Amino acid sequence: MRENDRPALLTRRQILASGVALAGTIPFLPTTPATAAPERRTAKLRLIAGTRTLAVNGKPARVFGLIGPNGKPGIALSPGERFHVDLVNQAGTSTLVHWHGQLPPWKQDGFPWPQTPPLPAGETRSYDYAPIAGTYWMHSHVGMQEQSLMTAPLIVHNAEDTRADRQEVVLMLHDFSFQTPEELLAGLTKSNGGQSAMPKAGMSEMKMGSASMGAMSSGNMGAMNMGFGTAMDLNDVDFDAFLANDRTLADPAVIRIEPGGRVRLRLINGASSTQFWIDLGALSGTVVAVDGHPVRPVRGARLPLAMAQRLDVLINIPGNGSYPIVAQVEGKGARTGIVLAAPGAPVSRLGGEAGEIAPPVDLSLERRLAAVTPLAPRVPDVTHRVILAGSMAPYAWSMNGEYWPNVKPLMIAHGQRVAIEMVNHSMMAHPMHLHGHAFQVVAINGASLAGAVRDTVLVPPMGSVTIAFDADNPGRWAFHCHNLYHMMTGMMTEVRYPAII
Ligand SMILES: [Cu+2]
Repeated sequence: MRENDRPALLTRRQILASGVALAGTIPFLPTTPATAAPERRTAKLRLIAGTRTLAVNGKPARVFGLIGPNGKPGIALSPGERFHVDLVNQAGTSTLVHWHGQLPPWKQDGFPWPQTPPLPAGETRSYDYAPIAGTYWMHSHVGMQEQSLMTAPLIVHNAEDTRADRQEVVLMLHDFSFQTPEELLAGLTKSNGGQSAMPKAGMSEMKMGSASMGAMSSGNMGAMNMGFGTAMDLNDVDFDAFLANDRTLADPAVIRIEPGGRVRLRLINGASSTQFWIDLGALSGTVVAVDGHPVRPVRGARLPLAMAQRLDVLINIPGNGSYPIVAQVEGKGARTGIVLAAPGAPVSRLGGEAGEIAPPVDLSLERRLAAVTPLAPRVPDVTHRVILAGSMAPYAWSMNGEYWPNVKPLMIAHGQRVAIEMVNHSMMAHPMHLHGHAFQVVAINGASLAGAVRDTVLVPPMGSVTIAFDADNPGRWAFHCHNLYHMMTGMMTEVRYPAII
């Protein structure tokens, strides 16, 4: 078992303990005090889009990777450091990387618009913008490369991180299949085209008679009864493995932590089509940020994490033991995770299957969240209503009846306060992501709240969520479901507005 295998972000504590000189060698470490100028120029970093081989379930798996300047996946920036990056395409195919949740000018967003086409193999493209601090991630927005792990953490430290003296642990989740993404998509859409409904490939659904999950059994994978005779669909794809920092629970990453120490756990759901319940086990945590944006502290040990979302959780390590951090797939027993362990502590093994099936990921945490820095009070200038619809058979998903790329842009105007009410007419939850903006969750199922500021929110089956944001970053912005297979079969549109000259 290899320790701290990846994504290895050395902590300030570790560096201080090691006595290693800091200057220049490890770009994400703060080398200046908290008062660093926000626009401080730093050396350009190299991010290599390439390929690598993982061992999954004892078999080699060729996947993509995004390798940063320290040879590890992803990038971590110091307080005040610009996102000044050369994306070097060594992947052998064209690609383009989206800096999920960041707020760059639209032509640096990494979405393949006609004006910003994919980067051909062998070429390099430069990026330079002022990042916002927090737990972010990056992923290809070309085809289905994201499913093949063209994904990595993007951590932007702030001055408070520098002062906090907490060990940082990044836990990035993935879903993995030995089939190609194209094969997985073909399996989902094979019943389309006027054929009679086929059994849904790899589809898992389940029945639930009530809110009690104890009533369910794994052999009863039908539709999840929502109490009024309808069914809820989960887990379109039947994956071969679920990865935490590229490893399964059979051979997890073990991260050594200080007994009695303090940890900032940065959770990233980089899975293409899977939602998880995070289980801190014997530990309890305090959620302090979602999608990189601070929230008022919320305590919890079991936390839902929709696709593309992030959670920052503060954990105080109680003793010198071994503490698994587990992520269990909604609607399944399958789980993955990492182990936090004190030096010398024996690492107990967990099986890859939990004894019970996890319930669907829901808005129980979302309802409790409140942004530390909410939007300024203002009545929306415009409210758009977007209907989310689709089904498993035929397998197709839409926004306002339109299927990407055949969509009319949702036009707004620079300077507006915009509200978008997303109404889900389907039996599946949709993690909706708007590029280039941080929005506030302002209503759930019609009930107002002053919720979290974030970039991805789950809209539950037959439910609605309203978001609000200020139109302060003009351009062309993708707005889509972050379930890759929903996006690939239509569930994406464009939010567009020109700059005021
Ligand atoms: Cu969706």
